[in-house]
Amino acid sequence: AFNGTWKVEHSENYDKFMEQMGINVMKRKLAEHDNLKITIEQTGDTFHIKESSTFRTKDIDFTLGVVFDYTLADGTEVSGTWEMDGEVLRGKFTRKDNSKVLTTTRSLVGGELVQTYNYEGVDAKRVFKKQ
Ligand code: MYR
Repeated sequence: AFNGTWKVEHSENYDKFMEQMGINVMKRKLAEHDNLKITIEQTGDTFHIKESSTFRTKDIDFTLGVVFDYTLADGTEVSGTWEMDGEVLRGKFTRKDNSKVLTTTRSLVGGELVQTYNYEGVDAKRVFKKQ
């Protein structure tokens, strides 16, 4: 159901979230218009994701419940897992630099892919449309 190519359409509170993450204003301005596109291919418990944005293109492979490393677009390194909770993908990632936790979810809402983010009390969301 998550399969397909998804292009970011709008974001809510993403600037505040990135600020809480400690990202400087110049990078935040660029990130607000990153034209993020993700292609998701799920086979059973295994996911292959192609990420592309104005910052980079990146391939990510993970299996539900299995810890993997990931580097955020600003260079922050995290490690964590995605798990399926009913129809919702729940991610829990720990920053390697300060051990603080970033949680994120992906779910389908009215044909759109909604990704939520939480870090240290600040919530944000990005809504993606299918291409
Ligand atoms: C993936 O499934 O796309 C890879 C793993 C995602 C890990 C968490 C993503 C959080 C991204 C937050 C970006 C904040 C900007 C620094």
